[in-house]
Amino acid sequence: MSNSVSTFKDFYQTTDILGQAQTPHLNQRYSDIATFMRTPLVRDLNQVDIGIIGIPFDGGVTCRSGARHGPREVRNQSTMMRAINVVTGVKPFEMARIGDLGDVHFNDLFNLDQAVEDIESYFLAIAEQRVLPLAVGGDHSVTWPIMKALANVQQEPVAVIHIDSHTDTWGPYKGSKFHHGAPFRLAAEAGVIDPNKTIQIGIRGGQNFADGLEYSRQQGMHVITIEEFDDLGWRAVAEKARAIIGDHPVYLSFDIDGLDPVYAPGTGTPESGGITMREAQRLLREFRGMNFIGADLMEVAPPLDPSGVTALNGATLLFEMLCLLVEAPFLASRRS
Ligand SMILES: [Mn+2]
Repeated sequence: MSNSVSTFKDFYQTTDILGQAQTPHLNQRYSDIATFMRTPLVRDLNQVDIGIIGIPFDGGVTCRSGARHGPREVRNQSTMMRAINVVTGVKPFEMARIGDLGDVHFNDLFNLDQAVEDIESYFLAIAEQRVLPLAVGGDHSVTWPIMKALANVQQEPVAVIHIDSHTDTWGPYKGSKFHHGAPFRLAAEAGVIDPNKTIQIGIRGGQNFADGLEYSRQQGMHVITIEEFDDLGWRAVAEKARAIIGDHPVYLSFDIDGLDPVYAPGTGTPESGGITMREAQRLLREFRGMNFIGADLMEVAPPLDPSGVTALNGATLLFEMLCLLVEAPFLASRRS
């Protein structure tokens, strides 16, 4: 497959009803349909290298719901993103064919087990075509079937960089082991992720803080509490992640509640005293060149976000993650 810049220009360019060529990233950011990052809406996996996918599902929340509305509002705010990362110089839309794949659809919406299966099937189809997924939730329970699908295709447990205020490794809640506080426990139990190559950053909250924390540490996960993050700083924490993971295939999962509620009030389970937006951006940029096989942004809940700042910051983090995916060795290997 060709990766020339002119091919990518053709990919992004559309025509209006008068036949006039339109380049979405050169048009006014408030015009047209709000797809993720103003990318084309694509249904054919053969047409894309990176697919951005919405998962409008919050059936796994233990507290305040609303994350099912996340994908649409992140799409809206993501139209504010530019075609270049002015800090790193990365121009994602000149490096890959990036498309909005729409949303995961559900066959039996109120059946939690079936919803998990629907998400897994969707991401299995994406991973089998070696398309890099960038997912937008939805509550954090959906990360479990995503990781399951990716590890299945990868045929080995994946490494994880997990930024969150909670470990999400808790046991059953109200009789159910499927909830948004458990995706990394389910993944560890199933051998989908490698706990020794998993780092959890920003941890500070939870109804039963010790439960998840103990489980994570018993499994060998590297937990960086917010106090440790504060003491070490973003650069040292990123170095630690690199030392632990190396060039192993790695999945990046960002729960918006890892940010301080000043930056992300619109989320189901906010925890005060968190990561600043600037720390989050600098932390993510330190992961350049790592072997990412996918990433997600979870838990943006627009009904709890009257100013829209959570969705804006979520879209901004999504753009930083997209800039990591376009530089991932996985993408280069896919072309060879
Ligand atoms: Mn979480």
